[in-house]
Amino acid sequence: MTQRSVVTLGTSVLVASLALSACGTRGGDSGSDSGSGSGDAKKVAKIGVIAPLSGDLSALGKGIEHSVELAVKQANESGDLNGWTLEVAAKDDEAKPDVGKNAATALAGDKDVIGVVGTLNSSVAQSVQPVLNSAKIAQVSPANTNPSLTMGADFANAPKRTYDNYFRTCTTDSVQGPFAARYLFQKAGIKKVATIHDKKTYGQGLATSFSEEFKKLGGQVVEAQTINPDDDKYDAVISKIKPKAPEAVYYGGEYPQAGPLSQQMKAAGLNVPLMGGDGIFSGEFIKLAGATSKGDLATSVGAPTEELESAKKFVTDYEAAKFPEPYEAYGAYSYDAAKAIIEAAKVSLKDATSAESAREATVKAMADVSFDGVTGKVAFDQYGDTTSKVLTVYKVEGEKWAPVNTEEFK
Ligand code: ABU
Repeated sequence: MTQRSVVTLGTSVLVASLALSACGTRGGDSGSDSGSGSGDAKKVAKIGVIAPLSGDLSALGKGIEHSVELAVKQANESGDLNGWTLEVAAKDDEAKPDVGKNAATALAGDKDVIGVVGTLNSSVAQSVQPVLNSAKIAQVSPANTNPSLTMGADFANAPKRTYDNYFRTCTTDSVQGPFAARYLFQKAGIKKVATIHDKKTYGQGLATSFSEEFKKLGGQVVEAQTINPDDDKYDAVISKIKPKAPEAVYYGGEYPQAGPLSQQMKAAGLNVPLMGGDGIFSGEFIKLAGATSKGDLATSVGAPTEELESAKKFVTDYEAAKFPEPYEAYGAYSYDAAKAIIEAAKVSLKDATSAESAREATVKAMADVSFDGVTGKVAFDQYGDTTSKVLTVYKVEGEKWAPVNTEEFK
């Protein structure tokens, strides 16, 4: 069984023991507790998680949450935290910016929180960033790929770091869009595409960066359409695209819409591959799209976790922990995001009297974090972006995502 097969396992005794142990996780929406910092015999600091733990995108969100739980459990077991114990405080953002903002506010108000892993959605990050920045809490996203989050709105012409507390372990859509364009044009020989996006921060940005590169290469974008994320019938858009005879459809958005879109495209006789970014790279996409998704394509950040020597222990440990959901697309990146905060906290908490007093020092220490992680070398550049630019193209084959091309983007 692979992680991509999205098999739901029953909640196990081991998961229960993780929840009760030093891991400190107290269910899917914990983290409002406080009061265990300065003065208590047990020195506790918390790593928050903000991710969609319910709703359409929870397959990805739960993988993020559990991977942070694993990193925190192992850090506690290492005895390497200068007498501190770490706990996980997980908040459900429901993939909604306003809910994410409330989650960030709650974590900022918990004086034990020193860092946050999240969010999944770039649109949610936009509302979380200012809250955590005001509270001087380090934020590390394993999944946000919109470039403006680190380099500002004019990232292409005048990049300027906007939040000094924000970092990410995944690469950005400035790389992911062109990487997909080059694959389609140069490797798959596709010269005519249509694009669709969901008007959200991530989807629109990704479709734009894809189109710019595809045209630069000499390709043609024969139609550019949008959908509403709340829609589930796409016949109007498909009927505008089909007469233009694209050889592929590039979709900027996430799997809850991409799956049905692929299915409806094929049912309407538009029998060309749908390609998307990491937002569609989930077993849930294949379930939603059905049998006709064979040949559809997705890019995702990094090399395939299952093939990385550096990820073997993570994969084994994650499976041994018997979490009820798989680690999915961002598990390894979430583990490394948590580990980055833990490495910074080893410095900032060393002589601290409370977790709250160590927040600013944790942010400062993040800039110097550098270690060999599950996903490879983990370090951040002057914008807070990962220094890694490796991506993989996956194709739906035999009801699974199969890696077809992994490369470092240059
Ligand atoms: N990176 C894919 C999905 C998350 C986002 O909105 O960036």
